[in-house]
Amino acid sequence: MKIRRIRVFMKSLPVPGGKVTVGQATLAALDSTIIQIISDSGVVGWGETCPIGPTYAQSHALGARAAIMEMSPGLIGASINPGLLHRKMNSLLNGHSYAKAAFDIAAHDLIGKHTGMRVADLLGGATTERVPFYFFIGVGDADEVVRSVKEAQASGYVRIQTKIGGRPVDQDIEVIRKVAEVLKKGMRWAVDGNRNLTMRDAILLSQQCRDIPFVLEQPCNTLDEIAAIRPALQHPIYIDESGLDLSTVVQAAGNGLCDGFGMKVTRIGGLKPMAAFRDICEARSLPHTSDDSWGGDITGAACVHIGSTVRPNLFEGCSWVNKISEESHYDPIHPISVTDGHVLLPTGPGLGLEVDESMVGTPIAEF
Ligand code: 0XW
Ligand code: MG
Repeated sequence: MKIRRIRVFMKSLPVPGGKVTVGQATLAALDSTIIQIISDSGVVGWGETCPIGPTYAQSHALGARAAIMEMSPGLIGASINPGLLHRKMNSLLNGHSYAKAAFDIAAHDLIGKHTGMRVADLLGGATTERVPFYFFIGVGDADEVVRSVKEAQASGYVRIQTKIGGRPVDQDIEVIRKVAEVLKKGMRWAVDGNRNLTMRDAILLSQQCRDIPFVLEQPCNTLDEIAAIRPALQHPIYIDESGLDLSTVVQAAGNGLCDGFGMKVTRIGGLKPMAAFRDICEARSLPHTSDDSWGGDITGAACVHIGSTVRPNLFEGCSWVNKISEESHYDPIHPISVTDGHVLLPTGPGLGLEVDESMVGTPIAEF
């Protein structure tokens, strides 16, 4: 099967609750890029990529669209087989994995629709039909964060992630201490610095909170900084933003730089590299998430399908938004939604979505 047509859409996704602070940015709405590919036999697949602003990672919405526009003319006539498609994309553009991911996701959706198989089955097989979604809480003052933690616990979430960084470390330590007071037994917890702590502050925070069990996620900007402070830390370390590609994952896993990963489907280039990442982690017994930076139903479905295939005792859950908004639903009949802290794995072929085009707007480009 070959790609006959590509259509590109744009969709603004407002942040439920008005705004969220992650890393250096406070964001009110995210700019998502959605693509539709149509095969020579008329089968349709959908993909999406939605960076969370321009500073969270080495990605931004305009960059995603520029890369998609750059590759699209050369992808007409290309194979939809994900392995061949990735090689073709790499021959057209160096890097920009987060844009290539939109095509990768669309190709998996299309192959699933064509064969009648779910994406989870194409990726190795689901181990659960109820995929845990973890609740992330932006940088805030102690009362705000504690309120959200209580809300998450009352709503059935099994894992939370609280954001820190970008302010005096004492404030972060105060928030952590107050959260620890209300955290229920068994609730898993990641404290995510989103690259924003100095090495000094990461060490101070970890040492001053040594009595509190949490995972410290991406405290500092680079792998080198994390490697340098690791011996002084009192908490397991997960790498998120620095896990740029399979090469950095192999480096971090092979050198014992981390105890697990937060991983984004689009950052690593889509579902094919994400499945390889999952297998590397399983080989080294490293827990990990199946996330994305932001997005609507397509991104959510992609995270949930690959997430469902992760060995359960290594799976830290999915997350791609703080709360799912009305605007993020592109399938009015089977929207991706969270109930009791879990998302039901879609049952239909491909991603299991029937995207209603009126919900993603008119195409901004067609090839
Ligand atoms: C919690 N996430 C998966 C969603 C936000 O984009 C941030 C991210 C993370 O862990 O950094
Ligand atoms: Mg993270």
